[in-house]
Amino acid sequence: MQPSITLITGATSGIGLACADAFAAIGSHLILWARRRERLESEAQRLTSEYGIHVHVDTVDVRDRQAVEAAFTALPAPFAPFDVLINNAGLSRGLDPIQEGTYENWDEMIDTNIKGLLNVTRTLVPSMIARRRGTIINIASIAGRQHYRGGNVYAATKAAVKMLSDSMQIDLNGTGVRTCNIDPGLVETEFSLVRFRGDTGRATTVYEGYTPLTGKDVADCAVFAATRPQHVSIQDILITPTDQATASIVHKQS
Ligand code: NDP
Ligand code: 8X3
Repeated sequence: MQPSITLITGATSGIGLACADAFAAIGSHLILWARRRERLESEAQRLTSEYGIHVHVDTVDVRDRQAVEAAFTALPAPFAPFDVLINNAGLSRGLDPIQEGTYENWDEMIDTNIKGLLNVTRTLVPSMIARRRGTIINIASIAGRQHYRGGNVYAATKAAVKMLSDSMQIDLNGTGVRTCNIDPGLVETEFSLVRFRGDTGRATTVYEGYTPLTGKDVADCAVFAATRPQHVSIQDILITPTDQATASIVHKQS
């Protein structure tokens, strides 16, 4: 099944942007949402000229329920019947033990990773159900299955995403809409730069001494799930670098 229109949240970098390329490469038109307008516009231009597809962008903070609803309402008619939704927007802030964590960091992770995903899903999925087809891809994390020191609230938000994916399996059963939960391990993106608030030295260290996943590796999984025949549902994917055994065991060359 070839997706004709794919909507991606958090499409300005990393896994979201790699999904934009991967879906464009199979001829899907794109709806790209994120907060950074300039990046959205320049990537849209690049994707259009590179793949000859149509791209619609909107500045959407997934934490803002009204903004999500307004962006949905504002979809130009040709983009309205999207058939893939990639709930990718998310972030981590800090790596502090729970007794030293800050409410600001916790609120941002919970509001983005859990409530943001819910805002988008609640707003968009009824229209997919009405069309009786489509694939929802939720980007959770290995951190939602196995915790690691300092992962606490971030890991909890990703465990919540996994539980919401499992809930969608049940709630959407019989609607024709399928859900795929993807749990990536370490992927080299802007993730650690955001987690450590621009500390490039600390962010770079996360990916040293082994070959991490790329956004494309994860995007390939999303494309695989979305392009199965309608009777096939890929419910759950765990993907890690070969050198990563668990969330906290990574074989690094010194
Ligand atoms: P990046 O930081 O590279 O990308 C995150 C994307 O999310 C950006 O496009 C950012 O865009 C967007 N975003 C963040 N907050 C919001 C918001 N409030 N509203 C809308 N968009 C938002 O990181 P990744 O690509 O690595 O992260 C993508 C997803 O993958 C996240 O959910 C992350 O938790 C998950 N993940 C990442 C792993 C990794 O090792 N990198 C492993 C497992 C899961 P903008 O700032 O323009 O809004
Ligand atoms: C991102 C991967 O291990 O840094 O979800 O939490 S990890």
